[in-house]
Amino acid sequence: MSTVGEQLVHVLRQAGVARVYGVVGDSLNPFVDAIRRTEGIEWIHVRNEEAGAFAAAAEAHLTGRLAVCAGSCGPGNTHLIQGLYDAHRSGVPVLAIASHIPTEQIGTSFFQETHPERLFVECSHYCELLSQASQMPRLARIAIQQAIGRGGVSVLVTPGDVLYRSAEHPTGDSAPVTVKGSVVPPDEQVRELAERLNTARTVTLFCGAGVRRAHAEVMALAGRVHSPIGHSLRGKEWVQYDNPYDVGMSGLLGYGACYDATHQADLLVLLGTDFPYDSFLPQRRTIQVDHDASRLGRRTPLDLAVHGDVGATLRAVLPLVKQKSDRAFLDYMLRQHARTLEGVVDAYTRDIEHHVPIHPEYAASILDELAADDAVFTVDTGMCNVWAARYITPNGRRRVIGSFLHGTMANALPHAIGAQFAYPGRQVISMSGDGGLGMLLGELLTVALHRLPVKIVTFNNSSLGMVKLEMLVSGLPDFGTDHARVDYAAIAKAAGVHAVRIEEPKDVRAGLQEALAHPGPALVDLVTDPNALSIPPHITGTQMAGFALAATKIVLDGGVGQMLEMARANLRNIPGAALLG
Ligand SMILES: Cc1ncc(C[n+]2csc(CCOP(=O)(O)OP(=O)(O)O)c2C)c(N)n1
Repeated sequence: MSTVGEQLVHVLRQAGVARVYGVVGDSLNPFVDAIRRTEGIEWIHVRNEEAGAFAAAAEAHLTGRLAVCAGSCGPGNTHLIQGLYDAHRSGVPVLAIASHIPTEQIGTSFFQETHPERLFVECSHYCELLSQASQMPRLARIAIQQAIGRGGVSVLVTPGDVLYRSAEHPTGDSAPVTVKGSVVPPDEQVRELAERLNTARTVTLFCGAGVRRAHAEVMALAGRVHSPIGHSLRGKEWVQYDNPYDVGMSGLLGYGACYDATHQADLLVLLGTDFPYDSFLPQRRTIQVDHDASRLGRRTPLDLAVHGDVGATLRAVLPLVKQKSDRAFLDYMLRQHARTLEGVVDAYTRDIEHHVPIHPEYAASILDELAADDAVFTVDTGMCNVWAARYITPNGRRRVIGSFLHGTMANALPHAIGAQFAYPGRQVISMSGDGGLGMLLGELLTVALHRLPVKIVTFNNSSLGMVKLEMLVSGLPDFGTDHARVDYAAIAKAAGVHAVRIEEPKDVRAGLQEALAHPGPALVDLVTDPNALSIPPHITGTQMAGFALAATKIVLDGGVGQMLEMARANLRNIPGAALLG
């Protein structure tokens, strides 16, 4: 007769789970011991449960499949929270096994007692207590299906004594749904969408992560109505490549002509985006298409709300959309986009190969050049978001993930751990801030322990650079943002990770090249300029005043890497156009 803990592990195996990230401990021991005795599933020892949850989040994000993490009762549970918030807000299927104090002690203020069903409410779709053996295996299957079906976190609260009990029901088998069906919009919404696209004089498409797997359809629509295409940060990896209509990104990290294209079109169509910065949206003449009907209209009033997957919606509407003849608006925006990027590059790139401390944008552009065609980049919250958004060139095979919705620091390294476990043969690059790396520094030991060939590229500016920028923009003197210089290469070496510290721009290329080629884990400690700051293209007058007040050495706006090449190339599509540059 198996135990409840064994039964749980068995159900996870049946759902295709190959590993569980976590830290062992008391109430969790029967579960971890069952993993030890079960073929085909591994226990991945991390240094902090938070990192385990991030690793599971990254695995689920990249593969689309269920990933699992675990924490022991009390503090083991509370550590999980940051990573679970990240997974939940990103809508990726993660199951957390949150073990709990003995059932007979619940409600007595016992050692390490918390109330996990309350604790995880906000960062899960489903959080239930397994209080007796007879609930299994059904409860585990429901938790799994909730995570997959609703897209987000499920938490199964498992008191240690229940995990030790004998199973009361056979485990049996039940097929889980691992791939979700697509949402086809109602006919009347499709007809209305076509009608509005046909009657609008000018159209702009603004795309989020929901355009994944719909690249061809989005390009076909843009070609039909001659619309510029802008994107959010999360949409970039899915839509910016091979895109003759690209006008850049919107939002605080934005660049190019996206803002103007979205504001000047007669009709703006939001495709698979829940872009949160409503002040960057025109708030009028907008249609939104989303597979989740609850998101429709929550950022802007809508002329039309369409409930459907982007791909399914566009396939349905395209036969009804007439070819527009006038492409003046598109051409105008493409020119403006190229001009904007051109101006930025001129203002910015002078003498960058000689600038000490190393300019982070220079390092990011070299990294982009050297990284593999199918590399996975995990990006720390902070200025690394800006460097990735502006310098990492998507191609449909590369992936770029970060804590783009929860926005927590220290995500990149533990995300990279999950990414590397999910894809052992693929190049995984953690773009880490020194603040982020310092926050979950113990995970260097996880990388070393499992000999994960992760490449940790640290933008070490001895500063919480993003916050320094925020303070400058609001006219505050920067305070609490700078810290003493730390030699992360020395720390990494002591942890058993191959490492190199780079202080001169002339060494950036060779240093990155060598680290990327290293067969095991490697860290590149890039000593970068804390004053290389970037500002959004549409900051307000008050922000600008504050900025001017405080900033003495700020470079307005950032560089734009290979995007300029693409913008120039796209101009060649304009009939009879004079080329820029
Ligand atoms: C857990 C957490 N604490 C604080 C913040 C606020 N915050 C956002 S970015 C940032 C600075 C990040 O510094 P670093 O990792 O060194 O990167 P840099 O911006 O300097 O490149 C801070 C403190 C946050 N997002 N998450």
